[in-house]
Amino acid sequence: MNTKIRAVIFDLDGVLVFTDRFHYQAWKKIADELKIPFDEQINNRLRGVSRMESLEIILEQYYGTPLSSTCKEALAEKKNGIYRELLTQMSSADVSDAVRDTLTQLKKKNCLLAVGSSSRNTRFILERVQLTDVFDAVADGTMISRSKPDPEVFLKAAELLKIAPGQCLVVEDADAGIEAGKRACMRTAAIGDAAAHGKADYILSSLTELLSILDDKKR
Ligand code: B16
Ligand code: MG
Repeated sequence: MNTKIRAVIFDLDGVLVFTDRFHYQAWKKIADELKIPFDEQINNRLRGVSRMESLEIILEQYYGTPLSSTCKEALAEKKNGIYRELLTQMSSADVSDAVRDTLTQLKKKNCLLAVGSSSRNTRFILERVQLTDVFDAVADGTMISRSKPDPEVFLKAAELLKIAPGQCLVVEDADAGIEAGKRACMRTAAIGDAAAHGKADYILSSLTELLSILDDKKR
């Protein structure tokens, strides 16, 4: 029988907030400058993947003069500057009612809440949308050396919550994140892009469905 779920670890981009459109716009500018094709399909491959690994994916279709690591770091830095400028548009209005209500209801059920994101901008984003105080723990890209599908960020979140991985449920929009949750020996719930691939334990069409998963006595 499965252990009771006592904590939910949320991915940030694509689950709690939709910063993926800003990632797209910022990477598109960099790709256009390098004359590299970039579309939604390539953007989907960047979900949950670190900034430098994202750049390497984009550069798969770059056939110009080889780029030094200094140059690649400058490109990633430039993308981040564009991205952070776009993030300044965000406010608490960018968190949907479904997200806020679900977090409130989960707290009422004494469920521990954490964020597990590859993003090094996690704290900045949580502040912008006024979600910082909601979470018992935040594990992000500044705390890990291996990004999803490696389980490091979710194991870090469980460690911060002082809870066993088997008592955690990961909510993810990326296949890489579902894989990371599974490797962390946690249960997984997919929403958005990852929901189409059926690799998770639960498929969500809305975050509110988490409430019935936690209520399900048979889980
Ligand atoms: P940053 P998540 C991930 O966040 C994004 O999905 C991914 O597209 C991005 O490259 C990564 O964060 C790093 O973000 O450049 O802000 O450090 O989905 O794990 O919350
Ligand atoms: Mg995501």
